[in-house]
Order: sequence, then C-alpha cells, then structure tokens
Amino acid sequence: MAGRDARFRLLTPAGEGGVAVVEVTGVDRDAALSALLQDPGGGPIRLVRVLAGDGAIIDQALRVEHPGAERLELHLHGSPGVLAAVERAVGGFAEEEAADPAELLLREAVHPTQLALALEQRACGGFPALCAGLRMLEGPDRDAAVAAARGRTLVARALAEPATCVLVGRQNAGKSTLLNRLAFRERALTGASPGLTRDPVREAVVLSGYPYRLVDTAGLGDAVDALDVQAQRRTLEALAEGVVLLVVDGSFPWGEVEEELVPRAALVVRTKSDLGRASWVVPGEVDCVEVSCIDPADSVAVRAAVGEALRQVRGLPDAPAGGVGGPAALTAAEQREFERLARGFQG
Ligand SMILES: Nc1nc2c(ncn2[C@@H]2O[C@H](COP(=O)(O)OP(=O)(O)OP(=O)(O)O)[C@@H](O)[C@H]2O)c(=O)[nH]1
Ligand SMILES: [Mg+2]
Repeated sequence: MAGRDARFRLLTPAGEGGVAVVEVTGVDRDAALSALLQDPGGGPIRLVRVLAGDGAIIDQALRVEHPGAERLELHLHGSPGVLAAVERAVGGFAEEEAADPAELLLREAVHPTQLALALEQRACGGFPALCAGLRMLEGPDRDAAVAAARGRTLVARALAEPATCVLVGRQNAGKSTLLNRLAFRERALTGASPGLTRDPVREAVVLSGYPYRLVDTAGLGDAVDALDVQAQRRTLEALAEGVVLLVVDGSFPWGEVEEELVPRAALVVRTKSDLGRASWVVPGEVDCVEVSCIDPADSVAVRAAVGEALRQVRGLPDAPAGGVGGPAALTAAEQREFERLARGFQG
C-alpha cells in the first residue's frame, strides 16, 4: 500500500509496549496515509482509524504532525498484533539505520560515566575524527597522538563495553552472596547447603564507574548426582567467558579446588572475613581483596573494594566523570581498525 516514496519506520523498541510510534516520511506520504487511515481531518494531532488492506479496522491511533517537519508520526497501541497488522498494511517497516557507537551508547548508558563519554564522543566526532586527526600528523607528533589515542581508547572501551566477570570457587565459598552484594539485591539464592547454585546466574552491574556483566557459577567440589556434574561442567565452560574472580572462604584452609583454579584467576576474593582468618596466602602474583558479605548493609563497601581491585587488575585509571579527553574507538571493530591504521604508520 505504501507509495514508492513513503517510508514507515518503527521508532519504539521491539517487544510489548503500551504505545508504538511509527514515523512516516517521503513525498508519497499523504497518498499512502489516505489509503491507510480513516481520517476525519482537523488539527495537527487527531484521532484516526488505521485500516488493513481489506478495510478492516486495525487500531485507533493518534496522527501527530510536527509543524515545519516533513515527517509525521502515528502513535499506535503497542501490542505485537497491532504492529504486525500495520506492518502488513504498509508493506513492511523500513530498516532502522545503524546508529553510530556514540549514539548507541547514549541510548544504552546506565551510569553517568557512560553518559558523559557518549556525549563527549558525539560532540568531538568519535572514531572518524580520531582517524582523520592521525592522518594529518607525521613523525613524532603522530607517534605521540597514537599513544594518547590508545590510552583514551582503553578507557573508552572499558566504559562503553561491560567486561564479563566470572565468579568461581569451591561450593559454599560465598559466590552467590558476593554476587548479591555487588548487585545490591538478592539476585541469587544463597544458603549453607553446598552445591546450591546450578545454572550460571548473570547480572549487570557498574563498579567504580566501569560496567560489568557478572556470572555466578555452580561451586566446584563433590558432585553427588548427575545434575551436580552437569552444573560443574557449566562452571568450567564459563571460565572462558571473561575475567575470572576466584572466591575463597577466608576462614577455611586453601584446598585443591583453589589450587586448580588460581592459575586462571585475575583476582582472588577472600570472603567471610567476619569469621576469622585461616592461614594461607595466595600463591603467585594474583591480587587478593578481602571482604565480608554476610550483612547486606556492607554492600557499598564490598562493591567499592571489589570494584577498585578489578580496576587495578585491569590497569584502568579512575573512571573519568567527563569523558576521555578526545576522540576514541568505542567498539571492538573500531579498535581493530585503529590498530591497523597505527601499524600502517609504523610500517
Ligand atoms: N559469615 C559469613 N557467611 C557468609 C559470607 N558470605 C556467604 N556466607 C554464607 O555462606 C553460605 C554459602 O553462601 P553462598 O553464597 O550460597 O555460597 P556459594 O559459593 O554460592 O555456594 P554454591 O552455590 O553452593 O557453590 C551461606 O550460608 C551464606 O550466608 C560472609 O561473608 N560471612
Ligand atoms: Mg551459589
């Protein structure tokens, strides 16, 4: 039904919603709308009926004109059924244009550090400006600019893209309780019976200004049934997902499970500090942070301790409150492209 130059684009996210907004643009806009709508006419915002090809009424909607703009909007009921019928009637919604990474971050930011970075990168031109700036330089100036851009990119990527952090350890070590303190809510079941967690439990958090995806896993140890075996297998698979935090009950001796896992760990979290201290030190060079998680009131302190330890292990500065100070790569693809460009300068 849509004319050749009429474009219907869904502005609201997919999924169930109270209201869906469809933008209509193009020179054939009015012709397409006259076939789609039963429109009494009137002011810039008016109630219309939306019709299917056979004339059946799909929905009652608001037709909203924006004075001076070439586009108008239909505000429909957001149920998937209504949207599917409208999409059929208009011959399909236009694909959304790919937003640039700063724009995407602006939409998805969950913390002020991310919002500030998104606004900064949008204003300073982001990755295209970074590349253009480097191409204009030569010799030592360019080397210095590449080094500075690498530093900005390291921080920008850590702010823009959550690092996955996998909590592993012995059964009953306190992994799920730690996850709950870091998440500020009772996300996972906890309790004294060993082997309580089975499936990995995932939760998004921001620690010390940097975003993380946490994964709580089934504890390793005695597997009493086939389910335990499968759950522990999932833990071993999850080790490859990201930075590994080895959670150890600090009131218990260091054991086989810890010995097995510590080579994979970026950080040891020595928990249950309220219960007294067994005498062990973490072998090798792995950093260790000590916490007590039994009291939910300690969440702020636990989040600060683990967030700071992770920041240091990852070699990141304090999360900047106002962006990274210049254009940077925000995505893995941009970072790869930047490295390719930088290598080209050296060659
Ligand atoms: N005193 C004290 N108890 C804790 C602390 N952290 C966890 N616990 C207790 O230790 C027990 C086990 O905690 P969980 O968090 O369920 O342990 P887990 O490592 O997730 O255990 P699995 O899922 O079985 O591997 C629970 O009874 C918790 O209340 C702590 O810091 N101090
Ligand atoms: Mg658990």
